[in-house]
Amino acid sequence: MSDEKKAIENLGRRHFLRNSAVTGVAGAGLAGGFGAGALMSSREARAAEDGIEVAPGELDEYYGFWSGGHQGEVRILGVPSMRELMRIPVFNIDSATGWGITNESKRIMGDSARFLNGDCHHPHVSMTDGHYDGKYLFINDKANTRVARIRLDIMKTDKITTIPNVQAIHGLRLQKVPHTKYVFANAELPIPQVNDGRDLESPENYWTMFNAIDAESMEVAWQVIVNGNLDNTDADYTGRFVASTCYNSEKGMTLADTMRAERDWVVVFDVEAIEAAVEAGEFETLGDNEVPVLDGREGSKLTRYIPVPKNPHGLNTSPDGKYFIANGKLSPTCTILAIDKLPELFDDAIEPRDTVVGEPELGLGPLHTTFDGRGNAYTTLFIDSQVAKWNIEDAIRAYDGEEVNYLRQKLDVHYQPGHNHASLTESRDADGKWLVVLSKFSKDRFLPVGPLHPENDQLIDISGEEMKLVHDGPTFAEPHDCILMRADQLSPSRVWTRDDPFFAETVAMAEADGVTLERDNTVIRDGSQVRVYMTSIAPQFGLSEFKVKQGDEVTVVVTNLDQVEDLTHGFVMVNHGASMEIGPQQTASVTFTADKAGVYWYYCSWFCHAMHMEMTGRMLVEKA
Ligand code: K7E
Ligand code: CUA
Ligand code: CA
Repeated sequence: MSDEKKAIENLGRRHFLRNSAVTGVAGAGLAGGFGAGALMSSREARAAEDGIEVAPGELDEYYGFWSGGHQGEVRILGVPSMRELMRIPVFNIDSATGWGITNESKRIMGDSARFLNGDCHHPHVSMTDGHYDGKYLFINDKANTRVARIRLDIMKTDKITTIPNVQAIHGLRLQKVPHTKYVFANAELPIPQVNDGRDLESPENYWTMFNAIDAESMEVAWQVIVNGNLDNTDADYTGRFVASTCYNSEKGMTLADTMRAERDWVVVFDVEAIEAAVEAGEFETLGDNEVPVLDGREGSKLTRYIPVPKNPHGLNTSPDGKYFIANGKLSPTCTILAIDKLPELFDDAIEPRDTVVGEPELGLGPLHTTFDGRGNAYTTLFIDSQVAKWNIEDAIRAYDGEEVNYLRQKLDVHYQPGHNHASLTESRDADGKWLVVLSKFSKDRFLPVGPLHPENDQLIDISGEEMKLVHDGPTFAEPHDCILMRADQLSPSRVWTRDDPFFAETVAMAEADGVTLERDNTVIRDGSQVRVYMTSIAPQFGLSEFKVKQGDEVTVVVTNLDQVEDLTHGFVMVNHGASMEIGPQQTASVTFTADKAGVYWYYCSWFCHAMHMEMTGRMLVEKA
């Protein structure tokens, strides 16, 4: 070991602040005068030793899908390198790809395209028999009450559904077994039913609902009215039960009121009973939509309410399918619910608390729990800024009165962690290799960048007996949750196929105009609507100019004929707010008004060729 490395080791791993502080420590003269070259080699050695180095020519072992929080997108990271590989715009507007600007994306956004913001929390990958099947990823929008689906073959959002009758979709999980037929989504905040202004001031008449969305059609299948509110949720491995936390059993309208009770609850939904009730017509509809709304309030055969301490937050199913675990938040405990006792509970053979088989005390502010597939759970402690590793069966034995220490380790993280997520933890394939901890605060971890700080996503090696922090990664506002799947569980397309439904409506429009997209470069006038069809082959657009009249509504449709992987063109119409991505073999379109006479250049925005700068053309706008 070099002297310099020894000096680093001597400072102690935990307090050394890893890579980001190497410069700071050297600058402070603690290790004394080693040059930049030496620092590099030390850093590389450390990365290799930690097993997180992914050298040029190598690929990451895991895909990570990160929620982009109130930035509204989904991000793809490689794990363990923690490098951001791609961004998928969902509820946000994206200048580069033209998401929210192109006609194809506006069709997918539908009525909600008028919203420019979103707030993503929970990305989840579709499953078949409890294994990730790599087909879709689903994500909630708390800000505007939506659920979106991303096609994992092309990594584009392909459906966005606004959930009626409720506000603020927060917890979201998928049916795991037999396959992801439903997306389960909690509406967090109770509202008047019906919410049309007739009764604003009677909170006792506010209700919220548990929602199931058909994963294929993305239509809302049914909604269940509950007592209290709904926070996080997860499904079991039988296909019958889903459980959600409620932190506002008080139905308080102020902070103080939501903390009054010592216990709130977990509400368990019986999906089979709900489907039977829908089948039997035991529902109403509300407002101007046809969604079946069922009554799941206390006393209903569709639900059971299990008291748990206090203002619980995360709800996580263990990968062996045995337990739902509710995270106490204002209680230092997690509550372990035995899923195999739930049939008896629904038969009224036992009391709700009889399903509790453990309630380990872990530390302050338990928010979320994840699993290594070896019987251990990892719970984030928001207030303690730690992750607690504990053994589930030992916690159950301790609850039975045995003298046993279920706590295995507590590791400091920086700081105030929300979710954590172990590799493949939400499937039967939890492999206990990596743990990502999404820390909400990053003070002193990175170069200062103004009053707004990044969040800090930390990577922890959990393959051995001890958790070992190996990486800090700054992220932008704000990943609540992420999901890791093995790289071999996914095989995205490298180029588009011409019959992709993503742009099928644009192809149909061209057909109606008698245009063959792969061949024609032409302008079709239809009153004051003008459709401009052109191809692109690096480094040329099929049209180097076209002419319209002032006031025309112009739709430009570009079809990228390049077949080469990675050869994406862009189309930007200068001073018209039009921008879009056109990948190899893709068709994309954008509509704008040519409201000023004159010459306007368009150009390719994706660097595609040595002559990329020359990939331009002119729109000639004649005076009205
Ligand atoms: Cu804990 Cu929205 Cu899952 Cu944030 S939620 S942390
Ligand atoms: Cu085409 Cu740059
Ligand atoms: Ca409460």
